[in-house]
Amino acid sequence: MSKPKVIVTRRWPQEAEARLRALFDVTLNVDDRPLDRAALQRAFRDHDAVFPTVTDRIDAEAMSAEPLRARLIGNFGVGFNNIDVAAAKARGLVVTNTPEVLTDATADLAMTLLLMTARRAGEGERHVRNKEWSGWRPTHMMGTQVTGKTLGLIGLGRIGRAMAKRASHGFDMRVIFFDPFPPPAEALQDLGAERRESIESVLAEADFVSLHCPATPENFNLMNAARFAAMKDDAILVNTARGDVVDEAALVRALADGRIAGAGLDVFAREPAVTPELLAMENVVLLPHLGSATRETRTAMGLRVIENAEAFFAGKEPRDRVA
Ligand code: 8YV
Repeated sequence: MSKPKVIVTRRWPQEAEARLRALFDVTLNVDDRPLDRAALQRAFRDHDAVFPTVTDRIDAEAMSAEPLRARLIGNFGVGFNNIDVAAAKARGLVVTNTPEVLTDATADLAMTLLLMTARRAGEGERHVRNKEWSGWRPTHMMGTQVTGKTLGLIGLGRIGRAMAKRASHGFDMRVIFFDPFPPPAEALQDLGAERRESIESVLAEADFVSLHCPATPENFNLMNAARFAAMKDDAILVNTARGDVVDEAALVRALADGRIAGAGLDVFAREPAVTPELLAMENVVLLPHLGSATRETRTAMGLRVIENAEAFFAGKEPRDRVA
């Protein structure tokens, strides 16, 4: 039997690409240039499976080839808001994602942003590199304490729980959360996480607010002007979820008017574009969507896409099927 023909839209870590070569007739992207619309359409026309990433917009048009060869979309990422799932289903495509393997790396990065923003680490680093540091003094670049403060989580799925664990076990933080589908009570006890009935009650109490919800249409601009007004004025927002969960213009206004104290952002509404005002703000830490960016995790993500594809082509149900 001939090997399934698959295509990856971007470069993957070496070990994952080696496994792709061993198992499939694979089209790699050696130049690592994003595919344009026509190339994406050809990918679906000429391959049994397409393995995209968050930057590939997989909509009805991308899947419009006639006849369509592709039967599987193996998304390299846990979030799959880049894929029009209804359109994929309508074309008979199965969709998988890569949960679990990136939980710790993403929670680590959310904590990195929380710490960096609270302790003015980005600003401090720029200060030293720019040779502006004139010496130690008791009032220099004072940030805000993290240990013992209250962390508010919006979303307590896998990544939210991993963040709760770091905060409560590592930093003695009190953890409160809102999630319309909360985990079982036993899970909460171990995390020391307390449930709140609304986003607003989390925002009213939290010193740090970290977003861990998916980018569903319901969550579009979930953090808007009214929600920023509901936060404490010395609170800090952390976003490692998706950019369109935050109304970026409202965030800029909230920061400029001092309605909140700072923000640590790994994701943006129009990546790779960043709202220019944010670039000029010292109380904002900006990272280029690095949540899962460790060698170990990116390799594991690739292997997880492959595991799902192997199951699919063997006629089994892929473990991470989302549609
Ligand atoms: C990826 C992510 O870098 O998995 C996700 O949802 O945001 C990141 O891990 C990205 O999605 C690549 O497709």
